[in-house]
Amino acid sequence: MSAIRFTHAITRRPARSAVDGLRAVDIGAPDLPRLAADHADYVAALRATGAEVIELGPLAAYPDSLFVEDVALCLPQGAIVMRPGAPSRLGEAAEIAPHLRALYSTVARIEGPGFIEGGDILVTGHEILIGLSERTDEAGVDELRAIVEPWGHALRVVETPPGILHFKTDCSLLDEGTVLATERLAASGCFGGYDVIHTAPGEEASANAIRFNEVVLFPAGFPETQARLVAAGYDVRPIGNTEAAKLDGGMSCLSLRFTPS
Ligand code: CIR
Repeated sequence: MSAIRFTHAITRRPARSAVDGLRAVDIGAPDLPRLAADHADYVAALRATGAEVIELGPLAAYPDSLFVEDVALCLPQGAIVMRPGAPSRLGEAAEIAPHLRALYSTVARIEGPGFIEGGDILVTGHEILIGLSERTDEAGVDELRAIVEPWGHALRVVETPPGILHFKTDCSLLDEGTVLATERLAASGCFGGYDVIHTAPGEEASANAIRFNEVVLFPAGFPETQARLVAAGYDVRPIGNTEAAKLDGGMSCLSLRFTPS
């Protein structure tokens, strides 16, 4: 299996306002000390691979701002600041832009009127797969296409099944040609040409993991799926995710991962 190497990651510490974060179903507010402890474990696991992790400070005005993945797409040729489809998150884009400019020589921006969030974008070894969703529309995808096709990237647009927040809520890249995906998403046929490891029945909430250098950060508490990954040869690092999950967040949402140009 080919490694996916990153030299950098950006994370943002959760603000106390995270208790007011968006959620599809209200199963209670996240416990802030637990959320912070899980977040610290996550950052430590990224750092342990040798990557430089830039931890940004909390943003009280933006309860969902710990989910930095949604506000930018980081490619080898440059970074693109997204335009979130959730009105309460629109302002997060301007907050991330200067941090990207400090690291990248090329930083583009989705200007609108369309919307696109990083949680709907899976960059594989072959293409950029984008799921249309409540947060990502055709106009947003078209604007992204105009930026990244000249950089040599091929885009493929699929549908995120109804009721699923983001495309990557239900899938992750494990290596350049292998994905972890729920059966409900894989059933759409969107992973033709990839090797697919399915989440175990009842463990669909474990589909959002990240491959980061030699490890896979994986939400703790999903033993069957974890065993499948271990059996396939991955070095799995379980990270507590119960509190972020109350806000529909998983492993990928909590970081931007990249090697700046
Ligand atoms: C939201 O609804 O925007 C946040 N509560 C969760 C964002 C999770 N991000 C992701 O899946 N990439």
